[in-house]
Amino acid sequence: MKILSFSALSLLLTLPAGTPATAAGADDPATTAAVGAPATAVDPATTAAVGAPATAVDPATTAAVGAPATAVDPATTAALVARYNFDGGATEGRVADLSGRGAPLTVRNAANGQITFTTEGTGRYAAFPAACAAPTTCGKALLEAPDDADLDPGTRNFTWAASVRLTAAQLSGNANIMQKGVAGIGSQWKMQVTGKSGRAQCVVAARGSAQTFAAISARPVADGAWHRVVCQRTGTTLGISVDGVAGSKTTLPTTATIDNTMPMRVGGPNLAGDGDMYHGQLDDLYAQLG
Ligand SMILES: [Ca+2]
Repeated sequence: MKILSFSALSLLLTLPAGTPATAAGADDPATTAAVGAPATAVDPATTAAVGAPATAVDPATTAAVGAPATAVDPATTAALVARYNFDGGATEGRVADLSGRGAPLTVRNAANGQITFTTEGTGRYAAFPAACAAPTTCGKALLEAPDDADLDPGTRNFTWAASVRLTAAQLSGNANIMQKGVAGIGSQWKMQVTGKSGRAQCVVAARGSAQTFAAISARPVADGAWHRVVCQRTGTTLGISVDGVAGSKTTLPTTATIDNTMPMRVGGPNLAGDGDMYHGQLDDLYAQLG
């Protein structure tokens, strides 16, 4: 299994300050959705690919930031606490963690929404249900890992990243890519694509505070191409990069704490509402603590 290096990212995040925080969409805890049905069947012949080195088609390998590296930066004590590349698909509705410290992602759905694990080259990515005109009855799906202390960074440095591919037509309002927690009640880290601009946004909501902090990408990402999005809270700075290009950054209080009892969710905030679902494709998610 490869280790991700962030020495380049820390340099990128020293670029000039950008826009101030903006309000993130309110998210409600999941409530009524049923536990998801098993996802796409896994070809037993391909399950050995889990944990295998990325290939040339792996979008993570084309980005300067967040790309898998072959060596650990000795200057950092940061540890991967969750990583998913979907190359093994899902087994009984579960996607294996590759970090060795995280839990599997479980497929959850409503109205028979399906996540498909689509082959591209020698790997696979996750494709989420399409938007539709009747969101309260449409099939919806997300991936979920249970509450985990490793995913509650508190005030420590924390990085979360994903490769995303979507078109502007796949945006129906904001699209939540990955998050733990909700704004307003508790605390949160989140990556989303904003509905209005199609840009990627990294959001932190601090515990015990109504304050929300956000960094936004320099350019839209909803253009039908793969993009590598990296969010990083380093001390009092929250920053974002896309394909190695820094976006805005914002300043957090040193006391801004992210610690909650919510699961980590990928592809949407919950299944109960009709908003903020992601309708594109994802690959190479990870979270790093420290
Ligand atoms: Ca993959």
